[in-house]
Amino acid sequence: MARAAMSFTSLLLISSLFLASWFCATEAQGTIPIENGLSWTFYKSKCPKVESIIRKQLGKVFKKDIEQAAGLLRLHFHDCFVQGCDGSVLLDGSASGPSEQDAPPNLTLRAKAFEIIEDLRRRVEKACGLVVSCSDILALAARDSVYLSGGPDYNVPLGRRDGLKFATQNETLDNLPPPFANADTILSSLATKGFDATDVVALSGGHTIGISHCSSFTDRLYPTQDPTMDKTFANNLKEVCPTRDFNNTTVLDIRSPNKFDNKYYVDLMNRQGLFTSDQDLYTNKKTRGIVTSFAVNQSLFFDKFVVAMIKMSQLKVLTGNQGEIRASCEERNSGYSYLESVVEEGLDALSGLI
Ligand code: HEM
Ligand SMILES: *[C@@H]1O[C@H](CO)[C@@H](O)[C@H](O)[C@H]1NC(C)=O
Ligand SMILES: *[C@@H]1O[C@H](CO)[C@@H](O)[C@H](O)[C@H]1NC(C)=O
Ligand SMILES: *[C@@H]1O[C@H](CO)[C@@H](O)[C@H](O)[C@H]1NC(C)=O
Ligand SMILES: *[C@@H]1O[C@H](CO)[C@@H](O)[C@H](O)[C@H]1NC(C)=O
Ligand SMILES: CC(=O)N[C@H]1CO[C@H](CO)[C@@H](O)[C@@H]1O
Repeated sequence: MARAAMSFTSLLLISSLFLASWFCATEAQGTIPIENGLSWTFYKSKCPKVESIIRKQLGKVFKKDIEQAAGLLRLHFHDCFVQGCDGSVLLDGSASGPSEQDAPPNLTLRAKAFEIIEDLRRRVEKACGLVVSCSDILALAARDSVYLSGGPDYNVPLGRRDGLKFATQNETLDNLPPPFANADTILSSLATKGFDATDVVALSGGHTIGISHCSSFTDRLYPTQDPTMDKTFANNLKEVCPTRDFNNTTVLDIRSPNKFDNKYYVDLMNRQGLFTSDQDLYTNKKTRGIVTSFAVNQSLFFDKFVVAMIKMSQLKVLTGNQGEIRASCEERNSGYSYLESVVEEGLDALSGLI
């Protein structure tokens, strides 16, 4: 009897511990709506190991080269902002015509990031068959990039399908704000995708890791120096980039370039943000208080970042019978030509006119 009572209490204890940890992991996520067709447990029966395969492999990749984490995080952001999280950014345009990859922002995506995604896809296919999409793999890889760089862990809703349509260069340019945009421009651009000011400041915190080329920020140095930039910081940047289009790179977060933490916001408060789009978040009254709150409270930043990332990872997703599961992340499965997608776009445009 005593033994039965004890095992019953320990059962209660264990199950309440289990419930508590479950609630913790999903606390922030519980308030975020999930798109129809996506689910937190999408591969539970079809590919239960998908998440552990990706995390384990990325752990090995980052041990050799932690900078690849930034490349993967940015790739997911570009995928989602242009035409939705449909893996379109992964399509190799050179094979069939101009694509998202040919637009100027692509020129600075890391080639290695594409290889890492395709390698992960092969490993997942080997374990489960052709059931996991490239866009899901990319969303999970971005999450693991954040986590393995020291950031928060979080669940990703899964079930995206890969798109058949190439994104055009213009679509890419229209959907990715440039680094010389000010906070008001970024706020209104991201508002069209459903992000509020807190989301915008949190997502910009992605710049706590990674690098930039001179051409993305030298407009703040030449011909006239941006007065909102710290003088010593500016002088150091001029050494890295003696001319506007000099081919060199520098880190986005000078305090901890490879660690996912809240130091990016401390940089902004010290006028050491690299892009106008970063620094102006501290100049603008609408976002200044949010920057400060993240600079003093890292867990607040992490919480808001997770909410915004889960939102971002669901932008215009394809689910169910839409799209496909690609057999190679760089190309669509056969049966759909570039010509067809152009004709389709033309018809779309026409039906809009009629
Ligand atoms: C809000 C508007 C944004 C602008 C204007 C912007 C702009 C840029 C630019 C110009 C670069 C450097 C490219 C180069 O010259 O090499 C960059 C890098 C990067 N961005 Fe953003 N970005 C934005 C939002 C985001 C978001 C939402 C994320 C992810 C959550 C992100 C993650 C990154 C990362 C990780 C890098 C470094 C990539 C690497 O090291 O390979 N960015 N961004
Ligand atoms: C893309 O934008 C440029 C400049 O706005 C324009 O000249 C060009 O016709 C556009 N191309 C397409 C395919 O819409
Ligand atoms: C490139 O930048 C590094 C610092 O990131 C700097 O030490 C180096 O001098 C720069 N390269 C050239 C050729 O100026
Ligand atoms: C910039 O320099 C890197 C090596 O540091 C090189 O791989 C790359 O091709 C160069 N890019 C351009 C546009 O010259
Ligand atoms: C930091 O933010 C968290 C929310 O993530 C909150 O629970 C905590 O009270 C905040 N800490 C301080 C010192 O304000
Ligand atoms: C079409 C094209 O040039 N795509 C390139 C986009 O950038 C990646 C990474 O640098 C290249 O691998 C692609 O070939």
